Amino acid sequence: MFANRKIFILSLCIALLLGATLLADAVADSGKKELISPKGNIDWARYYNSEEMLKIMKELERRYPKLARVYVIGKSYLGKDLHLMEITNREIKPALSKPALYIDGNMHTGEQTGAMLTLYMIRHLLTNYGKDEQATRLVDNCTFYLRPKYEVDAADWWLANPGDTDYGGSVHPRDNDLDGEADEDPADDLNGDGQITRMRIKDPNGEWKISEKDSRVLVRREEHELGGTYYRILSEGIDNDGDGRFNEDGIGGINLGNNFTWGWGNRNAEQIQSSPYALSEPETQATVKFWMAHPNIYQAIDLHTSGYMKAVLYFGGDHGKEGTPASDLALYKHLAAAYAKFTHREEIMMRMEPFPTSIWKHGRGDPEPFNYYYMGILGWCEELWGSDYSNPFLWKYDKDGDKKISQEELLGFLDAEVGGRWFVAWKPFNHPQLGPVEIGGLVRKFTTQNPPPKFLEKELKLKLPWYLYLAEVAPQVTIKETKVTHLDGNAFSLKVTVENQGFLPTNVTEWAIKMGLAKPVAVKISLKNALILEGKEKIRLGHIPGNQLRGRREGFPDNKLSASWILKKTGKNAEVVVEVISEKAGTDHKKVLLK
Ligand SMILES: [Ca+2]
Ligand SMILES: [Ca+2]
Ligand SMILES: [Ca+2]
Ligand SMILES: [Ca+2]
Ligand SMILES: [Zn+2]
Repeated sequence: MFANRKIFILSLCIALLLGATLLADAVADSGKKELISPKGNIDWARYYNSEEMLKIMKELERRYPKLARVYVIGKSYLGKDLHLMEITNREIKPALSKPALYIDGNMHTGEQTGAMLTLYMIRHLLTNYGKDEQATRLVDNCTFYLRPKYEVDAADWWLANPGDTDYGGSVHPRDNDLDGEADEDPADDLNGDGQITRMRIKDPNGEWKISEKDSRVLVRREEHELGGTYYRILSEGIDNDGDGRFNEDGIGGINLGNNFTWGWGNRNAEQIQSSPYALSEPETQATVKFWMAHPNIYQAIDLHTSGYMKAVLYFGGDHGKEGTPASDLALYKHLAAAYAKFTHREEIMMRMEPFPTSIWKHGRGDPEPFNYYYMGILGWCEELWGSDYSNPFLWKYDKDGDKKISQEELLGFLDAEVGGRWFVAWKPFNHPQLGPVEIGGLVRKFTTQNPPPKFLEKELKLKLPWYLYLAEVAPQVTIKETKVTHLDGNAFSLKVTVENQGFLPTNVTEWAIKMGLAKPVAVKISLKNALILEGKEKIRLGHIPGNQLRGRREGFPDNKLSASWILKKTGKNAEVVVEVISEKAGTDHKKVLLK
């Protein structure tokens, strides 16, 4: 696998000897025995691997047995269990009888902030149940399918090793440079500091020079510039296969975020990151199987990192090219506007046209269009964090006020907030192939890709409210009224009125109706000592609008529908059990006496 084995082994030894010092406080257990305190506190200033996450989830399951369940939904490429936590108050209704929000994190190897936000939500809902009004109501009325670690093999490897997988993909080997060999030239931690940074090499033809504002930073050389000291930049490593390129085919490289079926293209062109075929990977298969087995899911979210201008929030529909109905687009925009408000990104939203960003063409094999176009539900992806002006935590470090964050300004943030950590000072290194170079630069993992560990909780706190809001908008059917009228003798009429008290319609999207993906709301009656004279045992009411349009439009459609029967009492204590069933808006039932 490694052409230059000796050097690789040498660098590996150095790495082991010096210890992965830089990684240490990003991942290490801070000496405490328990990962979660008796009061439910978790150290949010570090990132957790799948084993630790499972320990925390199992402990929460033990503490909240009526609300939480952890189960396995499949296996990873290397055969590890894929876990999901279900949260709902099962004493009220079973999980499948409530509208469900599905969230996963860490679909891409290094995008660990998503896993942490999912865990943050798990802890928030469980430890605040019975204390916080919103958390209690949501856990009573909704089901949460929360899956911090979508991918485990590469995500765990990423936390324990200096490098990254190709395209943030799984560890499943992939020949990313199409030279006939897979994973033959990964990055190498040459200076043994536990990170892959960069190498700068003095070169009169180099495109880079040292910044006048901050000597740690390299900036582009002007086209007309001559006579200075210039550099070439390469990522840290050696050309293991001697093809003249550095680190061009690293570990794995099957992007699980492109392994779904939407808009699938040629395996070596459009799908270069996701071959060999749609749904080829066990993680993707497990996900689709889970979604199909849980038709109560009305909204699905993948948490990624990291955002940049024009790409902080993606949705699984389109802005008018692929047939997304206007009402669905308006709905997406409404929820995205709430996102902008919750995350202080209204101004960013104004600068993005259109917002949110659609995934329909360039999102080949993405899950969000799968959610929308194949499942008829709302699909989202947020790119958490970010190292440019889209990230509100960096605004105060925009020293020249140009609404852009330069490398110097990003370092200003690191200096002020985390004592300058996650920048490796440039130091000379004698490279076996290139001769004298310097190794240093930003530790991408905990600066541009994820928040520095010390800063992580601020990002989690900022982002949680919108996800709780997405649970607030769930469609919710209830039996609003049952009216029994005595006609004559033993005959009664029964009228049942069903209301959707939620914001979303029971069909969730207009697309779901258009494609026959939405099941109509039904009312079923079961009788004791009575029989039906007129009407069917099960009546399909159709789709019930939510209150999303209320107050904004004249002639707003009513969010109630009714069904009627004529019944005959055949004995004493005649009763009717009325049951309302909606796939995505939950169920409700009520007992009615005929008298
Ligand atoms: Ca290759
Ligand atoms: Ca590869
Ligand atoms: Ca290094
Ligand atoms: Ca190479
Ligand atoms: Zn991603």
